Amino acid sequence: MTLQATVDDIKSMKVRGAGRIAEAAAAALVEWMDEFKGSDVEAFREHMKRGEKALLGTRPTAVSLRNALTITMRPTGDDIQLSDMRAGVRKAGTEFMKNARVALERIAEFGAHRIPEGATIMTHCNSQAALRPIIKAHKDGKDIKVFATESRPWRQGHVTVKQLAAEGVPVTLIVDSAVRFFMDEMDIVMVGADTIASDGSVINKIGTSQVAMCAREAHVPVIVCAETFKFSPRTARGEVVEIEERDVAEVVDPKEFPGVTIANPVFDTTPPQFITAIITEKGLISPYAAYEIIRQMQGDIL
Ligand code: RI2
Repeated sequence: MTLQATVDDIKSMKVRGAGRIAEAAAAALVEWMDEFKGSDVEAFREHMKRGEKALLGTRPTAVSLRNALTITMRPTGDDIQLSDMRAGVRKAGTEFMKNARVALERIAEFGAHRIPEGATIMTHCNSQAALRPIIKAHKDGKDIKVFATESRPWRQGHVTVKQLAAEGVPVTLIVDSAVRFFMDEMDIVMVGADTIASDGSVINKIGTSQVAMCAREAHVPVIVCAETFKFSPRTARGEVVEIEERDVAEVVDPKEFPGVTIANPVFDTTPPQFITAIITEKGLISPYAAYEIIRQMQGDIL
């Protein structure tokens, strides 16, 4: 697969989900490296930077993408021979992808422990990190059921309900505006994350903050499931996470609404006070411990 094909697939959301775009970007960068046939180190670095820039430009919000690229690119900054640089990039990219898969397995295990027997769970959008614990809890024999939001405009909720139904998990599809109507029946909310800021704020699919506010009102715990590569070191330096605005044609055909402004922000920010806990592959943490995760990452991700 060419770099351009991966860029197109991420932009068009053929490849989507913060974890999957990170893995796809790491794989694409390693393949892009193999296209460089020269022997000059500086030319190699320039080639790699071009690839990194193209992938970074695909989707602005999920820090998983940037973190995957930073980790994979790191050997290109070392004072070593080109052959070692190449081997280092390949190793870093491959290890990132392997670690991402292991992280999901650990999150599934930790998250499943957190789901009580007989629980009714609400989820929003389509997050593998949030769904794996639910599927694991079901496979462990817990009698659970799920309410999944449609998640307009892309309707990733359709993917969620099909995935859960295929695993035999009892699941109900609801429209986004039905969240408060059903919240009283919930025992737990489980969602994923695209980015977690150093103050514990969670940036996830648009509507997540409304789900979390309704949960708070109904005294339902909100659990965010996310690999540590979704934590953003840059936010610790004061950077604000950019919220992606996508084509308004994803919402409606603008030609049918002359004179109307249409907006399509695709993520929102849930402040830490609305989040009960974050489950990572390192364990369950308070959102207020996000800075500590980032501090530990600084050796990996600058
Ligand atoms: P996993 C998705 O973004 C959703 O917001 C989801 O909650 C998040 O990524 C994490 O997904 P989009 O690509 O990595 O659908 O847990 O815009 O699968």
